[in-house]
Amino acid sequence: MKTLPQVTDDIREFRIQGANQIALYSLCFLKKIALCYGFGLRFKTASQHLERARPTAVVLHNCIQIINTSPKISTIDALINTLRNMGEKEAVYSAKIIKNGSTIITYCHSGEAMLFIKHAWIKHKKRFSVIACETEPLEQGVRTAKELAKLGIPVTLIDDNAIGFFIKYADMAIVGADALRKEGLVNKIGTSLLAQAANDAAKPFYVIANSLKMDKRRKFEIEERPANEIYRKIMHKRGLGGIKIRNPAFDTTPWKYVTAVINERGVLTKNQLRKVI
Ligand code: RUB
Repeated sequence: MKTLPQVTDDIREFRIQGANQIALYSLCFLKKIALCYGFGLRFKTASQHLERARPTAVVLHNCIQIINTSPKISTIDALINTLRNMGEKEAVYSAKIIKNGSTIITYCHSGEAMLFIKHAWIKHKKRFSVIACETEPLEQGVRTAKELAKLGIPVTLIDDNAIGFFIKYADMAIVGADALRKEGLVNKIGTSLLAQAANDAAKPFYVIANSLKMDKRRKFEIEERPANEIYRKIMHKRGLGGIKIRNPAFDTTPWKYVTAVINERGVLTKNQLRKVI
């Protein structure tokens, strides 16, 4: 069994990535802790450490809240099961959203958005193409492009700076979410720029995000990651002394730019969603 520092390290160092996978991985570890030691101090400490590893995503936080109100192995099992199955339920709606011949622009690597797009291709036999944004500084968009290309989906990988150029070729944007908050959609840094570009070009902007991503936390933090993730890719490193490098991992897209959120219950307009939050 891995230790708590090993598990948090896997999460911090991106061996596990995306809000749902982070929550699933953490829940599987917490289940082992609970089986060995129960739901006491050890469990509480582990939950706190895991939550702090990537503090912006809300899924794990919501799961821990649910476990705290009903501290049982069956509660953890039910959450794991729910997280594993929600994507399939959402993906059903891809037939309605994704049209034959369309071009989708997507950002970063979201398990939920990927399942939605893949489902349209495999199950509904829709034929479309995808523009994947590289997603600096860690290039999760490359993973998205590779996964889709493996299925035979025509994919174009673009630099994030090229969104303004390519948005006219897209029919819609589809992204995932780390948190759905009153003030907007929280997702990978740069999502808000894609949303603005889509809005300016009158293209619909869809978010695929299960209901465990609704965020009612008062204390909310945008994770700021180490500067060396940006520094490592600067070609001319001389003369950078005295310059501060900042690396926020997420941003917030105002709801006015979002067309709809698709969760396991269906397609929600932003007004319906706002009411729930
Ligand atoms: C990933 C990211 C994803 C959301 C949703 O950020 O922003 O869009 O987490 O992912 P990071 P999922 O790479 O920093 O984890 O749909 O898999 O929950």
